[in-house]
Amino acid sequence: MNWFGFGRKKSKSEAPAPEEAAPEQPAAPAEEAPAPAPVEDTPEPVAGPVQGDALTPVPDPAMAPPAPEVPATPAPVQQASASAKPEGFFKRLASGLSKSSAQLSGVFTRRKLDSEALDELEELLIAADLGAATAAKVIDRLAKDRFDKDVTDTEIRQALADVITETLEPFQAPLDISGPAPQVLLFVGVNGSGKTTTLGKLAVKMTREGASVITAAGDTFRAAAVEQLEVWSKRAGAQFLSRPHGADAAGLAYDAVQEGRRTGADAVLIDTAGRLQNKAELMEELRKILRVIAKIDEAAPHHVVLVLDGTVGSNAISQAEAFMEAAKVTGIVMTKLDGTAKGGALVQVAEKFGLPIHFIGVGEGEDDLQPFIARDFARALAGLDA
Ligand SMILES: Nc1nc2c(ncn2[C@@H]2O[C@H](COP(=O)(O)OP(=O)(O)OP(=O)(O)O)[C@@H](O)[C@H]2O)c(=O)[nH]1
Ligand SMILES: [Mg+2]
Repeated sequence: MNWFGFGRKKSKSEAPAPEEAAPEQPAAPAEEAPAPAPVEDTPEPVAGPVQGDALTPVPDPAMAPPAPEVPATPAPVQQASASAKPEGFFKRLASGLSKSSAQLSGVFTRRKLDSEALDELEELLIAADLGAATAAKVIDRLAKDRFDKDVTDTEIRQALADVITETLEPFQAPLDISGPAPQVLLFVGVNGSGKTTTLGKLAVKMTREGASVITAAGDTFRAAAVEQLEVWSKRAGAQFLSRPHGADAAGLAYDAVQEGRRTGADAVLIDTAGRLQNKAELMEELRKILRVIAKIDEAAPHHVVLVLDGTVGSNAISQAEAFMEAAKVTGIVMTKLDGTAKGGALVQVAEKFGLPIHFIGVGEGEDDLQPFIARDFARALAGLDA
């Protein structure tokens, strides 16, 4: 099994008739930086050819995210099996989640599981951002089997891991981009959550599997963001598209999808600027991107990937709510689970919104994106060995 379903039979979309997908002429003048793009359904006029390609020199190598060197030839297709996990992957995940799991340490070693102990445990689980529903499930399970008996730390952790595994398993879902090409993926999330890095890591994986990929630097107001994506695109061997500073992100997204159709690309990965979920105007800009892309292909974007920072705790819930509403999120990647994450919020987000979880980020390098495996995540969160 490969990661994305490349190699399976798929039909390329027909190139559109020129008038069919042509954007209407814009009615409004270009906005000034750094104001958000005005909300209108037409992208700005193309100011010239879309800039850049995978061979464009990188202006400032200091902007490059740290990662291993690019191999001259693509590496073999990466498998999504447990055996493909790099050494130490679980350790990194487990130590990243230790902030949550450490809270359980020692509290229950050979202690009687009476109502007071259950209340204490429930509070701990809620403090670890697991949410009241999951905490209650763990408590019920333990109370059923162990009430008024001595209980060990390991038994508690085991019950916790079991409940989290059962809760998250239905949401463990590969990113399926085997549909008609080009598959259009939009990456959204708050500032610094890991959108560009995740997009870059995915581009690398896709091109390794033989896919032709276009990346689009939708964060047009920040030169560093454009350069960062350019570095990743170069590393992946993906075609890189950008626009002049401050250009309309929706216009670039439109051009990127058109370019994908023209070249017969397998995937078009569109980066967006980070935005706080409570900034209405910026969220509206995302809606515009979606509308403009849908003018070319009403099924696009096929995936709207919400990138959540694993260290933010329960704020992830309001992020998910706002981005689902504005950008019709279709799946989640949670990043930074190698750091000092509070990954418990993922349980709440998945349960509350029923969103598939595709990947987790466990570092900054190109191989530090792993398919989400509920059991691994649950055991790491509970502080148990793989
Ligand atoms: N440790 C760790 N760092 C990560 C991970 N994913 C991303 N980062 C780092 O987090 C920082 C922010 O990542 P970006 O990809 O730039 O985040 P972004 O969402 O694109 O940020 P904006 O475009 O500013 O909104 C960078 O330093 C990344 O290298 C991860 O899984 N683990
Ligand atoms: Mg970015």
